[in-house]
Amino acid sequence: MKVKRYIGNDPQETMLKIKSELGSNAVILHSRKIKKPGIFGFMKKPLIEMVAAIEENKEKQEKDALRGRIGLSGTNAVHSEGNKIDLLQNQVGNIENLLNNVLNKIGYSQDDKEDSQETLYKKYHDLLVLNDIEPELADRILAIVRKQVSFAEGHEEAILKTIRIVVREYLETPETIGDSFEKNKVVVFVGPTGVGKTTTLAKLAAKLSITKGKRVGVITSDTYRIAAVEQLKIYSEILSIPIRIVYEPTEIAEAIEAFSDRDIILVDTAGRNHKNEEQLKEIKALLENIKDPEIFLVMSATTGNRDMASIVKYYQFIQSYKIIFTKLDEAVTVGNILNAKLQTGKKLSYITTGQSVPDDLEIAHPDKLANMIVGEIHE
Ligand SMILES: Nc1nc2c(ncn2[C@@H]2O[C@H](COP(=O)(O)OP(=O)(O)O)[C@@H](O)[C@H]2O)c(=O)[nH]1
Ligand SMILES: [Mg+2]
Repeated sequence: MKVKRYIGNDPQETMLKIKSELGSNAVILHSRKIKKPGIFGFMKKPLIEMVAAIEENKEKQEKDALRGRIGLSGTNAVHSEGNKIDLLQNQVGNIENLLNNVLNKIGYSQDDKEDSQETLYKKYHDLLVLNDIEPELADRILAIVRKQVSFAEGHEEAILKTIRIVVREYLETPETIGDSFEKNKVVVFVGPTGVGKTTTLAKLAAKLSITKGKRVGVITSDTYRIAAVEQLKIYSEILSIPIRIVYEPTEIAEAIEAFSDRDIILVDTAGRNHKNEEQLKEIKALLENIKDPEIFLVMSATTGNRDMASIVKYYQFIQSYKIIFTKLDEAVTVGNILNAKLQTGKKLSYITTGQSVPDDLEIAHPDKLANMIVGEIHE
């Protein structure tokens, strides 16, 4: 008697290995589910181990029969077509019986594969939601993943990889200020108080003037706090960039005019209480007084989804803007970036990752963000 151990991803695969080596008369002595080795082994689907045996002479008979079926040699090779079909039917019947016995024995029903995939999809849905992605959006992502990942390759790696691709596609290619623009380009930063508008403006001013050699001018309309003006004045002095202060929305056109020698003019605004209607009128008036402004909505990645939704709603009067996300260094989860991206339909541009001017500023690359969103699933 020959006894051998076989391992496969599921009972069908293990049985196939046994059948191809020992033939359909093999007897299953023992079967069990085993865990894959490695760090993530505990997260993976168990493997199926089977110990099979066959009488040596039965093995020989099987091999002869097999040879006969493929017309190799021996007396079996002259089977008539009818005999061949009978033989085949018998064998299929044997295998079916054998397989059902084994499956029943180890409690692994035909639906188990689908069930284990369902468990995986549920797990990733929950983890996306845990990472602050809105449940409906997690549903949408996984619906696409289901269509992309075929049943045969429905294992964990394929699902995870596809989730990452879908998230990356949703995040889209970022749009930044870029290098090629007309002289006198005006860029305005809007957003709630304390998210990092002034700091981000200083980072960009430094990059544009030092790295790209542009002539930069800075205007601030944030005159509510003396400290706010002082903060920007200090940055301007360090960077040797001229600064102008506007006290009324109507003064902005004049300030821009005075900067006609500048390649780019960065406009800082006061932090807005996004629930205040008066302040809304003021920011509208300011923007109306600027010809073709490029607007950046600055939001913090530490903002929860409900607050974020209300901020986005507040600024929906602006037709065209790009999004900057700040404080990624402080955010525990970053799924809200994807929510905001899809809620607004606007392009992402930059992310900031700390207080350091100008270093902690990056382009919002979708690969990196998708890894931050999906990568956290591993932890
Ligand atoms: N941790 C962290 N802090 C930041 C970041 N960007 C800005 N800040 C800090 O957030 C605070 C408010 O920034 P500020 O630029 O004055 O915000 P504004 O009111 O929107 O103009 C300051 O203490 C900044 O140093 C960032 O990316 N990460
Ligand atoms: Mg400010």
